[in-house]
Amino acid sequence: MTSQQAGSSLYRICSRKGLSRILCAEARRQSTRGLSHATRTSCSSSAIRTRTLDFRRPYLIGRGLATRSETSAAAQMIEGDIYPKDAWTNTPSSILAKLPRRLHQQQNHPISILRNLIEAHFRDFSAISPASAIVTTHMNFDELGFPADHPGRSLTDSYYLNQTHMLRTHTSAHEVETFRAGHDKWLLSADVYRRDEIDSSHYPVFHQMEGARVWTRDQLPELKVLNAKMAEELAACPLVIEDISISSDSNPYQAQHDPEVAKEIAQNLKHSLNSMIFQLFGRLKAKSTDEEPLRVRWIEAFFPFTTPSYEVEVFFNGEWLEILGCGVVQQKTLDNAGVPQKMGWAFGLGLERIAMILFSIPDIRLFWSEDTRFLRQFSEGQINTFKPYSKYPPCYKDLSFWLPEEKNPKEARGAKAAGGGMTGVQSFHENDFCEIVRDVAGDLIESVTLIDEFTNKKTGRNSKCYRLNYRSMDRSLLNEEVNALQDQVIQRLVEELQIEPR
Ligand code: FA5
Ligand code: MG
Repeated sequence: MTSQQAGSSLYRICSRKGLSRILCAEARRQSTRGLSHATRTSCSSSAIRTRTLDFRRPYLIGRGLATRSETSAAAQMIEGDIYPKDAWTNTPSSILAKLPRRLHQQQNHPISILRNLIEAHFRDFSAISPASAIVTTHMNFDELGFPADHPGRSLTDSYYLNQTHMLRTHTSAHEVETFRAGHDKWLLSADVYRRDEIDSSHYPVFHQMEGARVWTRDQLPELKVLNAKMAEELAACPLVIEDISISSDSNPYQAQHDPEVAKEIAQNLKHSLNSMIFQLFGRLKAKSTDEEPLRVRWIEAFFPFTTPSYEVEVFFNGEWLEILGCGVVQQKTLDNAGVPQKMGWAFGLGLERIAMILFSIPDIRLFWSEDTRFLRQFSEGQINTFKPYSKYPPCYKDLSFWLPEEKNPKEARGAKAAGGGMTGVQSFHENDFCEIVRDVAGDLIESVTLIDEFTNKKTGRNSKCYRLNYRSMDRSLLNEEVNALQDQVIQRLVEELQIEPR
């Protein structure tokens, strides 16, 4: 995985603000197929410290009264609540089926093992697990200060149940609620959902852990002493930390913060995370023959709800891998949460990204495997190297097609609803393409790669060619079976994205 691939981010500057044309067809399909009733699991495999919070504020119609049979073309029942469908509804049933899995709470699963290791490191932090992945768009975006035209809000990037409710795209969606509940030192782990490309490091569902620590102003003088102690401890570790600066004109402290205090908070954030990284990766490094010390790099970043903000990368197996984003919490987030007297930091890390390195898991789909040959390899408290049980042969199919003609933006339904500022509607978006492929092939699709594109000079029409690589984690695929999947993919692409196979 290159650091560029690892940098897929909800916050990337994205010129592809295409409007999903999949949504209407998707709404039609869901209504005819019906949705499986996902049962809510709120168990906690680990600590007594773990709390399950239900932060949802669902848009309810007769909550608790509806039964599965009441799910209609106009509404869907998910986890016992009814969500009316509208032009924003774009979450396929294959994604909704992941809601009850909660890998971060499945005992002896690498994601849960890693969560427990990090929780053990941050010993005195409360461990929290929200009861549901369904949040309001207000929680996911608005109260964190995302602008109305932020690409992360787009239908091509996020899964919506309707205009007001969605599957959270990051654990930061729970920041305000958690601060409001009075927590000062906390870790919150959860499944998050993003429409994305298809390859060995991207999956539409992954797991994040949010961490935060805040202090009241009168506690802040203690911080300097704490930081000095942490710096001393870290200095004794074989760890090379590359860090450009703590703040700059492009990554400023907040106007209402005393820069001296903000600097200590940022320093505490860095010490806390550097020591966690050393704890996780250091012992792995010690096992390897590589003599070099572990290298960690801090990079300036931008998040609407922190400043200064950073991303952290770890150098592992010859590559820089982005593992988390973090920063000093925007004061208005704490004000919104009703705790204006507090200041502090927050981070959000990708559990799969770290687990793939620590356990040597080569493909992100493996985390979803229910094959005992995978699951039996792991046990709580241990980081052991995954031993591939078998590598089954891939089977690839190329698909060349003409893109649909560009639409007049006015014709594209929902363009305005999709978040102000969405102009220049494109009729094709790769995430829509990948969504259909995943919906048809499930975990049998390993990667989707654009291998060719051109514009016909005479007609001005655009053509693309994608390679769809099919491979099962657990068995050999038959060519006929792959052909049948490919045919279904093509049929859906023609119907829903109006492509023309060449
Ligand atoms: C966020 O999600 C921010 N909420 C993080 C944050 C929290 C910033 C608190 C400031 C304060 P980002 O989109 O970069 O940022 O994702 C955070 C981490 O999630 C990444 O560093 C990466 O480790 C992981 N991640 C992101 N996208 C994927 C993906 N498609 N698959 C697997 N892991 C991913
Ligand atoms: Mg990022």
